[in-house]
This record gives sequence, C-alpha cells and structure tokens, in this order.
Amino acid sequence: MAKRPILILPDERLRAIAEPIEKIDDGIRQLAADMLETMYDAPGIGLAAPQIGELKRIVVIDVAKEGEEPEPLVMINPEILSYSDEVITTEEGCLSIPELYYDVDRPSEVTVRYTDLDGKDIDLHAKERLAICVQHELDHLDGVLYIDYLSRLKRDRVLKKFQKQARRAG
Ligand code: GNR
Ligand code: NI
Repeated sequence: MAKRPILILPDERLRAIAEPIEKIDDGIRQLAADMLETMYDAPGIGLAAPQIGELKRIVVIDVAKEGEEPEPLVMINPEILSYSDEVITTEEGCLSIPELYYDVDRPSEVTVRYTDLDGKDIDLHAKERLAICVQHELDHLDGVLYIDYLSRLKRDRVLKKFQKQARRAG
C-alpha cells in the first residue's frame, strides 16, 4: 500500500469527469488500497479517486467514529438510484479544500448502487453521515465540489483564496 498526495483546489483534475471502470484487476485493487490508506492517514471519512489524480469512478468511505471498528466501503461505478424528499443541512469539509467548513443542504437519505471489489453489485440505502458522504464523494466523480452549492460570493472567496495560495506556491 502507498499513501498518495491529495490534490488541492484549483487543480483542474478535480473538475474532470471520471471514467467508468471496466474491469476490476490488480491495478484497481491497488488503487483502492492506496485510497483507503490515504483517507485514513488524512484523516477523512471519504476519498474519491480524482482527489489523487486518478480519473476513475471509484470512491472509498468509512464513517465509523473514532474508537469504533473500521467499516471501509469501496464503491466502483457508483450511481444514486433515489433521493429522499427530506433535506438536511450539515457542515461539510473537503480534503481538497483544506481547513474550510461550510453548511450544505442535501437530501438526508439516498439509495446508491455500486460494484464492490469482488465484482458484486450492491444496492445500499444510506442515511445520516453516510448519505451525505456518499453524495459528496459521488460529486467528485463528476468534477463537482461542495463549494459549488454555496452562494456565488462565498464560492468566489474560497476560489480566490486557493488561487492565491497556488500562485504563491508557484
Ligand atoms: O473527511 C471528510 N469529511 C466530510 C465531512 C462532511 C461532509 C463530507 C466530508 S468528505 C471529507 C473527505 C473528502 O474530501 N472527501 O472527498
Ligand atoms: Ni471531498
């Protein structure tokens, strides 16, 4: 396993549409292992492959609380089948937008269909933190970041801050 660097806004790869995975081979198994290691090290509750520069439709998630048994999920080619009507507001952060947290409204429950590492097709009904994390991670596969749901004023402030940091870092 290897920890991989996490891309930071405004890296263009965070805005790309990721490609479906056609075959679960050793390369994909290694990628999933690297993503889990990178997520746990960060630490984060989810990570999408484009955040480490791999434009493939795979995400990893673990919403188990500290001190609880780890519950790693690997979702390949995930799709949301249905959303609840009920919407909740939660504070989100993103490893690609470090140290900032903003309230976002999203459906409180979703049903997600994905393929696991054994090639099995799974339908999972998610609520609470898992439902929010699933939506946040799946957005990454389509180049969508949670700041896209903020007011234009707030989003532009965040973008400016990171553009300036990127310029300074050269
Ligand atoms: O670690 C993370 N925490 C988090 C908190 C609220 C809503 C979503 C997230 S996902 C984030 C890790 C990340 O950036 N995944 O893409
Ligand atoms: Ni994120």
